[in-house]
Amino acid sequence: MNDTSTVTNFIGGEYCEPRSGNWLDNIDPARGVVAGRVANSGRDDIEAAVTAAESAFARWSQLPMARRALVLNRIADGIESRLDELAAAECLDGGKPITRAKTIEIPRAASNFRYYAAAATQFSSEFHDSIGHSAINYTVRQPLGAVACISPWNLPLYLLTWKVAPAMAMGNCVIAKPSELTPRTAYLLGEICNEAGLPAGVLNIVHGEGASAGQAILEHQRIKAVSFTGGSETGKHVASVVAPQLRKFSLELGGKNPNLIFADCDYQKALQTSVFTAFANQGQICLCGSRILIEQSIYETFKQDFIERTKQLVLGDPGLESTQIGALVSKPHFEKVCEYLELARSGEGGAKVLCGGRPATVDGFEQGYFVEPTIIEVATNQCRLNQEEIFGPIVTLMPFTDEQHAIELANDVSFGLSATVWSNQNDRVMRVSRAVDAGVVWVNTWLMRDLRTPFGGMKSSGVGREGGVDSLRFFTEPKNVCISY
Ligand code: TXE
Repeated sequence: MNDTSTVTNFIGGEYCEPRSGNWLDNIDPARGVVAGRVANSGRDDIEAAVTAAESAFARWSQLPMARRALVLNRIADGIESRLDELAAAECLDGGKPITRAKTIEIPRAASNFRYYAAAATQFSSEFHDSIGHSAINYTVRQPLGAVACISPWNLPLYLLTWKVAPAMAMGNCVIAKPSELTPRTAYLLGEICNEAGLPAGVLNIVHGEGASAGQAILEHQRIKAVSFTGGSETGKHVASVVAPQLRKFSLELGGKNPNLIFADCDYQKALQTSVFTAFANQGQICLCGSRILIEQSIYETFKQDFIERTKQLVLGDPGLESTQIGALVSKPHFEKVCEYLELARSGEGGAKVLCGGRPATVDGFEQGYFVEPTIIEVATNQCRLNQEEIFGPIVTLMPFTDEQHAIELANDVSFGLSATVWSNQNDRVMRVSRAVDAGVVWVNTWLMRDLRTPFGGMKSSGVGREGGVDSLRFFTEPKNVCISY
């Protein structure tokens, strides 16, 4: 494995130490020890990245689409050929199970490049025939220039490439800022891009904290657009800085997603998938179904079966292939999640802990940030446990009486990212999926992703959509040309 113990910036095709001279400790969350250091960039670093992006823009944006697509496909090849190394880096940085990194997250990063290489070459824009006015209108979509992609720690390379790939495919040059908590795979991506023949300056990766590197990006006047994924509070801050400057932004934020189990569902499938929906990546996915709402008639049975299945999950060393639950990403996040456990134990909202409920200890990893998969029964939806995004291996259970009640509970939160509906009745599925406040609804499945579909949330879960043509449109400026004849 290449040495990732010192993570430097990647600007203009070269690795470089931060001009700020500042570094952060990079902590291994499974062991709770310092495992390396990462650049903590400041304004001068962002300025250098923007300058490199601007210098590369004229050439990159004028390359034939097929040539750009070829480079993107080569980057995908590079990711695939370094699967083990990237998965190990992701596992070390985030404490996530190696099997998850190897079979889901790193392959998806390669798919992001492949998908957008193809999508950009198949993209078309609008044409309007102004019949009766002897005019035609066609819309040109031009790249923006230097754009920023700010991504979080929960699915590091997966979410970074989900933004970077469409931005580059459409001819933009990128300033990418990965989370300071999980920088290693982005660091390796620079080398992969060079090997793939990506011209210098098309992708610049600048590391550091939100308050320094992130803030400098938001305030940089020559960055034309900001694509952000992270917490809702940070998202509001991003909007408050970028919107008054009238620059483009898109926000993919948190969720408190309902998982609705109707009595007429395929019970075994709903049960089995719900365990995954609740605890995948230690519950640190914005799409996790953290509020399980169950029809009264099957509530007790489902509750018992769900507890039993959850107890079978294997928590432990993230580096072992058999591990299903690893560590949380950081000490502050672990402490935040532990506060919710205390809230549950104190009986907030009539809470009763049915399973787990405490930090977990793992032999050989005594200082690690592990939490038991936890199931809490709550008596009301109006409690912090059911209203706030915990982002850990914690789910709540609550019964509902009928379809209307289920919809009311589902929508009774400030978030609106995703919802899952389990039912075999077509009419019900159609009614409920239309009625729930969510940008993404899964019926009888979870996290099945077709990269062509719009992805994002309503309410506090975000502004705008990613995926498919939405990303291609976001990273371009539409210009209508009207020709009279
Ligand atoms: O994310 P932040 P945090 C939720 C989850 C979690 C909470 C906070 O509930 O507990 O958010 O997590 C950068 N200007 N999600 O604090 O801060 C930061 O460096 C510019 C949901 O770790 O939102 C990182 O690169 N950038 C979520 C990115 O924003 C700033 C995934 C996300 O970090 C910045 C992660 C600033 N002022 C957390 N401050 C999801 N939707 O998937 C921070 N950043």
